[in-house]
Amino acid sequence: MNIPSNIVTLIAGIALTLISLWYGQNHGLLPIAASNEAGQVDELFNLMMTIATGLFLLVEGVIIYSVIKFRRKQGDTTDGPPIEGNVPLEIVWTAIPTVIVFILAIYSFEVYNAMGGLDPMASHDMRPKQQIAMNTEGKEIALGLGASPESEQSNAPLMVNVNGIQYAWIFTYPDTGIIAGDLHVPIDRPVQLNINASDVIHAFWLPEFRIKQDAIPGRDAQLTFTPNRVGQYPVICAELCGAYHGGMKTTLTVHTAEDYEQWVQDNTFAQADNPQESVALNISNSSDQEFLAPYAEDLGIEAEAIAQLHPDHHH
Ligand SMILES: [Cu+2]
Repeated sequence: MNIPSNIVTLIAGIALTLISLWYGQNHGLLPIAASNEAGQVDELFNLMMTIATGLFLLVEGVIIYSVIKFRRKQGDTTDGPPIEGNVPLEIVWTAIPTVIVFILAIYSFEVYNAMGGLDPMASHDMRPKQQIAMNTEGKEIALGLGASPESEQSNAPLMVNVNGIQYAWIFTYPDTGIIAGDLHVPIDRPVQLNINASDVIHAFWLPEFRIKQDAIPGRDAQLTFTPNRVGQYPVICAELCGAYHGGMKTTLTVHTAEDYEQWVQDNTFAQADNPQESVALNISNSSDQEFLAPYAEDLGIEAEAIAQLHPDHHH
């Protein structure tokens, strides 16, 4: 065998690139994507995975090659050649990661901005184009201004207030007055969550929607997203918030528009008819203890333990 080494290097480089590109799209590490925003996050993640795979194969390949190729021959007691640095090599392996970091920084900032990270109230560029109301000059019209009643109905974000407490999420719907321990939204309508916490720092995480937001006492935070897949998805607290942090879970149900209307009606009547026994409780006139009682069983907490938690945080 007498193959020129630069050809071998070229073939190895092509193979490494192809494997990286394939694995970047087929790693299977992400859960189902259920929001319009998820695609952009996944593309960013896939690019990072492609780069990481290439670097992993390059570094590990060179190590394995060197271990075999430069292994000490039996009986060889001489020293290796005294090599002191290699300036061109140093420049190359500093410049390449610098370029990679800059590309990822700019790209991830673009995604963050497109998802409304800089201005959650203005994050309607994720909606399908035909839903965006335009005036005659082709400029987007502010929500609710000049929009026809139908388009206002379908475009206006569904507002939900999210309150994190040890150890539950409480969802309040300002439009309908519904208060619930799990989140229900209709498909294909933007949702705006107004997130805060009443005791310690929590983090509101929707893995299938690729969004996460700290919930901090005394500070309101917004998250907007548009669900595009009917189903039930986990809602997780992603900030260690106390002994029962691991139990601070609930679900987000994405309904069809009709099913969502039904849910709204069912819960509106349930709360009016039977406020104490319905799942969606009205907390405005119940204590923490009363409010948390239905969840205590799910969390495996004694009712007495809940009673001892910050007895006056609604005052
Ligand atoms: Cu928490």
